[in-house]
Amino acid sequence: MADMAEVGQPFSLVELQQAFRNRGMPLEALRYDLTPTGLHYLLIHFDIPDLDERDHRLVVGGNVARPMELSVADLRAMPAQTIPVTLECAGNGRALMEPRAMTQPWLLEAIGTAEWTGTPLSGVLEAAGVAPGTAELVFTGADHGVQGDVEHDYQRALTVEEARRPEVMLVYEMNGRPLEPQHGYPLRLLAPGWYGMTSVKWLARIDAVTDPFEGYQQAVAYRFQNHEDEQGDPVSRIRIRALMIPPGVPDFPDRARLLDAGPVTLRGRAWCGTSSVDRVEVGIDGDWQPAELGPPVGAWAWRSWSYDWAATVGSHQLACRATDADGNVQPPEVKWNLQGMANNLIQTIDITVR
Ligand SMILES: Nc1nc2c(c(=O)[nH]1)N[C@H]1C(S)=C(S)[C@@H](COP(=O)(O)O)O[C@H]1N2
Ligand SMILES: [Mo]
Repeated sequence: MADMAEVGQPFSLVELQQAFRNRGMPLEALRYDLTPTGLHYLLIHFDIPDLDERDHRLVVGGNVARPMELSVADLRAMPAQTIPVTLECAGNGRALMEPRAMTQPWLLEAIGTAEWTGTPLSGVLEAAGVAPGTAELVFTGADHGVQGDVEHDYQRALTVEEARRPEVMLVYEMNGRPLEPQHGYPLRLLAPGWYGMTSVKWLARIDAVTDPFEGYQQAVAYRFQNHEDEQGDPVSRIRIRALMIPPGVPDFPDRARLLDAGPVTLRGRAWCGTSSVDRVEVGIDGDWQPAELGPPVGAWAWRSWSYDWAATVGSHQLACRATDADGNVQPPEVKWNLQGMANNLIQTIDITVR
């Protein structure tokens, strides 16, 4: 279970450097329906590119009838929609795997929910006229670097069917303001329900291609591998997960929790990108009881849950676990994979009640 004392040591300077660049959402921020932008998690593989909304262009090309170049103003003039979306990094929970992949060492905080404004991608695909024979759309970011000895632009692809879904958008605003540089200014793709890697930031190109895309971030990274010589299945949609706001007060620096005895309402959020959240249960020392569910913040966003607990003096282990509408439930043990992907194991919190 997610017990920090059991996490393998030592952590490396490479991981420390990543953890500072790509910080998570403090779990007390689960209290907000919409995560304040500065508290939303971040994941940036390379450097934030230097872009300006006034001269940035989105190039739409490849297997299309009408190749085009669109400014952000052109996209702002198209039909707009604003929807709350919960994003989670596919590597969330990675640092709780043993051994762990040497990359961004997420514990549980690679999450956030924002209200995103943009235009449905389907309108742009319609305007460009995606030609018959197109298998996928490839989305290219303006950022560039080296990963796994391969130099590349950050790129991901979606099938035409996925790309045409009404919730898939080209977004230029987050929480009612232009995108911040770290979140993809001036334009990003947003693929609600998918782990974050699909929502390409600093979007510069969309290309219609006739063969499945084989770029690094598609064919090598984001795979469920058990060993290096298998390609593994692709990582796609967000698995069911619930998290709890750690109750009481923390110790600095190890964050062990201390709580006064008596009634306390435990609170958190739950979300799922493959179906919907059906049930959340709270475990007190291994005894599971149903939590009360609040309404979802949106069709693609988390919902709150709460549970009234009469805290008794002593040491306790708190846990929460969600079940989705297809009956998938969070696992009590890590399901290890080489890249540390999609670890939705049950969160546990050790607490001392006085
Ligand atoms: N161009 C580009 N897009 C990107 C990334 C990136 O490094 N470059 N990181 C991806 C990953 S792995 C995640 S989890 C999300 C994070 O989005 P956020 O930083 O806005 O939370 O962006 C995705 N889009
Ligand atoms: Mo990610």
